[in-house]
Amino acid sequence: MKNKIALVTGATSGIGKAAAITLAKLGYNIIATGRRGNRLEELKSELPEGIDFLPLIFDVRDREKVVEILQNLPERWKAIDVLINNAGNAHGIDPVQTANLDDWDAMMDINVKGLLYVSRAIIPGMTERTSGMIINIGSIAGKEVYPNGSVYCGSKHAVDAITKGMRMDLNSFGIRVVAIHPGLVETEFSLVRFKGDEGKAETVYQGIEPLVAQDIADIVEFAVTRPAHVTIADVVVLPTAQASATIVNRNSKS
Ligand code: NDP
Ligand code: 8X3
Repeated sequence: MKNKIALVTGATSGIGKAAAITLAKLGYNIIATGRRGNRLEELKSELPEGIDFLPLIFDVRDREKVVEILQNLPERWKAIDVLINNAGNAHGIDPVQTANLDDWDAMMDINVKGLLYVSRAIIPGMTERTSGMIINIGSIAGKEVYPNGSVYCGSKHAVDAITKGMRMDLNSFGIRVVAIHPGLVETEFSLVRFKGDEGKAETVYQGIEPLVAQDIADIVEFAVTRPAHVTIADVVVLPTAQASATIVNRNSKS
């Protein structure tokens, strides 16, 4: 039997990279996307032997490029079994009255519209084949709101709503739609949020044992290995030190 195919957006670091490697270990051939081509090459070298790999370099904000690349996949890569909509980040952490408009554009354009562009290109193949799984990476910020995070939280609330809507629209096609909503995961996320300031990024995980990308990839593995009649619809996963978006026990690291 030929290998199944998974497409993971934002596979150049963090959760996406861990998910791509985990799926490859399960025997999936991998389509991995991101803007940093060198990172995609690195990822290739970390995949098990015998796994086919297709790196695609594009910015999910670029609607024309997304459509052009994903609608013209090589024939043997077209039948995507699992789509992981993971590409995304927070940009800045500021109150609405002073926040930067470019940061707002980035978050809405990447986290929401990018997810939609990719999904719209891949879903018709799934509906035609009446099979497939879509895993959207949301956030605790899509379930709750915290100060200075209104637009990131808004973008992730949108992911939550879009996921529910996808599940409804795709219900009659037997397509499984999954959302995973993590709390604090130590990746490059905070470095991006704080625009490369390593000191500030470190404070996010101070005094706690945060989740790591593999914790999320383990949930991806669980979701894709369930029998066809089971959809893991909605998972919120937090580090034990975190009780909510705003309540974090900073004295919990032994
Ligand atoms: P990372 O910064 O480590 O990874 C982000 C990934 O998204 C990278 O591969 C990056 O690739 C890709 N990406 C970002 N912007 C674009 C773009 N414009 N076009 C294409 N790809 C893009 O962060 P995480 O792994 O933590 O984040 C992954 C997802 O998990 C995000 O959706 C994030 O919101 C979510 N999340 C993260 C949490 C955390 O605490 N870390 C908690 C909850 C949710 P490249 O830069 O090469 O383009
Ligand atoms: C990332 C988690 O709490 O930094 O989505 O918004 S948080």
